[in-house]
Amino acid sequence: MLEYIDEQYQPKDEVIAEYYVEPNGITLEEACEHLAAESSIGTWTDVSTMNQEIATSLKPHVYSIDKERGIVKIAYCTDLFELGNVPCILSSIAGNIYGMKIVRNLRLLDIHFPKKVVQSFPGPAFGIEGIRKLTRIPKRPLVGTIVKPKVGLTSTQHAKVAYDAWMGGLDIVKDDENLTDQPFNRFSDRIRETLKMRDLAEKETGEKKIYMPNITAESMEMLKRAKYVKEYGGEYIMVDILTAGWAGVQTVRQYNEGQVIHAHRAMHGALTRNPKHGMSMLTIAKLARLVGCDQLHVGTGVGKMEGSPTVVKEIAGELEADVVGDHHTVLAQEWYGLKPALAVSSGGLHPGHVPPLLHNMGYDIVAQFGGGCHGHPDGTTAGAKAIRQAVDAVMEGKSLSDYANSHMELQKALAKWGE
Ligand code: CAP
Ligand code: MG
Repeated sequence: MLEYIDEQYQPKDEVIAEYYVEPNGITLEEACEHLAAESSIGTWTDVSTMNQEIATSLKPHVYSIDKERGIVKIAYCTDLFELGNVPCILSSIAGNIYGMKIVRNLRLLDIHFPKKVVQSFPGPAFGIEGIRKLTRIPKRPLVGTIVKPKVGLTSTQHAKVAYDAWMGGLDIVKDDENLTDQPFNRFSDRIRETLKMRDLAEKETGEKKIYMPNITAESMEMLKRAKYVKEYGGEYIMVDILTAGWAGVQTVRQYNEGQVIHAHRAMHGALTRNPKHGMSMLTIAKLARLVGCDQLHVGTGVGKMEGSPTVVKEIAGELEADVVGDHHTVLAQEWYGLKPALAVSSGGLHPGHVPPLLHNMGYDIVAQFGGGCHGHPDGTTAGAKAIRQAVDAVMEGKSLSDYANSHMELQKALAKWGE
């Protein structure tokens, strides 16, 4: 077998993968040898077809092994990967190795991408600046809702709920991740009717209103749906990036005709939830920015979904910064001019969560409230008003309870869900 461990090795402009490794019946060093081989040029035994040229030019180097924490870093030269191809990168460094008997647990904590790889991807077409320009909201966090029930409403009912939410002051209405083109709510009808209501809400409020339709489907169908949305004046599309798959998302970005891409992360928990196995949400977020998602769900830190405020903030930082420094288990990363994407906090949020949410995440976020809007005792419009009031209170430096004295909708929301 080739030897991959070289702790004196200084990585150059290479892809670096950082893993948590729990070996199964062998030493950590032995596990590292197998992982490096299987994720690049090797297999379980020596093969007669290997030659010195391959070994010299393509062999990765395990250059850092933290035995106490079980954290290892492997440097891979860029020629091991096809540029601009996420499936290729993942099939290598996050592929077969998960299934090997020699590891009990294996987690990809982060990937560092060198300039050549970063610049082989398009990144977001709009980014934070583009979104702020489009929405005409220079500073305030964007606020939105998800039409609820998740599925079941007809297209006409859906459009009416959206209208009510916009009229209450929300900027954004989005489809839920499992609503696509069902018999009770056809995609084409929903788009036409909801965008018509958006136009009406814009006319009546004088504010810019956004609809994010879920176009998730087979790749060519997604392109058709994006085109249809565009024909009816929709500036946004939403994709369930993990269930659709990276190739599908890359296709959508490649043929994007000037629409903002909102990325929902449904199913990420299957990969990210076990802290010892799978891959980190940070890794998924990096890939999402590379392939060109403008907005991505990152968690809330305070709502119904798993994820501490610190980790959620760290993920948002990776989406939004130009340069990320080496810290904790996060690797240094320069984004070489790729636009920053906007973090989305969603899942179990209600107006009472707004102060801790904004305190942790800052104002460059989309905050989405599904149940926390339509569950308001007085309905969707009142729920939307309560959300806007909570954001206004924070931006004016007032406590929610003070603000609620003169804002009935917020008062009723706090009475139902607390502060
Ligand atoms: C929010 C949501 C989102 C979750 C997913 C839902 O609704 O639409 O899908 O936020 O979680 O259906 O749960 P609620 P995450 O506001 O009613 O919870 O953003 O963490 O991926
Ligand atoms: Mg949802």
